[in-house]
Amino acid sequence: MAAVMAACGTSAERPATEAAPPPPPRAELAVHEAWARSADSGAMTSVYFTLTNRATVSDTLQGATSAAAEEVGLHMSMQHGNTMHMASVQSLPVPGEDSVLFAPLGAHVMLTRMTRAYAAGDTIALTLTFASGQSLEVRAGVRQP
Ligand SMILES: [Cu+2]
Repeated sequence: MAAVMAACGTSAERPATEAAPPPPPRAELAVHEAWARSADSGAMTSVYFTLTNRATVSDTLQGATSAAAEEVGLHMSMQHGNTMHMASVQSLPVPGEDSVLFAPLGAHVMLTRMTRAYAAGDTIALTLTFASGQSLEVRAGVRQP
């Protein structure tokens, strides 16, 4: 690096101690209490957890990937009268200094067409991906429904 700077003649104007600019602030993301219902091979299941952002900057959950299912997506459940509906959502905001709850009757990661059976005591691994480019590994403990 010093040789390059000397060669282009700018070393005199650049103090040797000059550091790279600080990285922009990033959301500090963590997942707690991840769990999923047991599922047969080829069936579907949902993954639930609490997603916490300890930084003041917000981020946006944009998707999830997992080898446990052929299709993985973000879903939201909602009730219309006595009927529950699920809809796919493209993204979910994760505000700064806040938590987003993924729980039955609400947001969840939907796993469709499981690649094998998952029973109580197993772990389902998935990766959450965010607009900032960060990703988060999640290990969900499987429970009986
Ligand atoms: Cu769903």
